[in-house]
Amino acid sequence: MRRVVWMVAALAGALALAACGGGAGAADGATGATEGDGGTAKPLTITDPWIKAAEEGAHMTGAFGRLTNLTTEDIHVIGATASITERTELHEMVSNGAGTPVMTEAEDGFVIPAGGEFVLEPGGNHLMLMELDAVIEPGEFVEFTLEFDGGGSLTFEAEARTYAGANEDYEGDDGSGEH
Ligand SMILES: [Cu+2]
Repeated sequence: MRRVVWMVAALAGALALAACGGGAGAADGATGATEGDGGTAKPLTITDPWIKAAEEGAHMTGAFGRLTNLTTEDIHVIGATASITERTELHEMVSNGAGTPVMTEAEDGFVIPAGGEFVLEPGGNHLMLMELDAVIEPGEFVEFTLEFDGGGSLTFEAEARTYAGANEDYEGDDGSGEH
């Protein structure tokens, strides 16, 4: 008797697997039109990327936006490059000894939680363009690439905006030679 029960259970399992397979196949067919996007689907996206316009002699400026992790694993951003300078850093805000928030390089990079968001904004985490020689006019686009730990990257363009803020003090060498 016990043996019969086992066989029935095994048969039910096989049917469930078959149903699963069929379902997946049908889904593939239904989404065939967008399959091309599937191969290049980005694990990380950025919404509303922008960069603070920079005047002659600014030497530094910040870039911002909202990062969204579309995967089920944390994404660790360990570096950034920008098209208009050799040196771009991942910055965070920390408190200096006197309790004043200052920006500094995020030594461990940025971790975008699985399925979550990570905001880059003035006064918070941001991308910092250092040793900047170029003038960045409002409306101009600057290309960025974020590099992930273990490979992978996100490339995007940020539009320059006139912005009066984001003038946080910097704890470190800004490369301008003025300090
Ligand atoms: Cu900064």
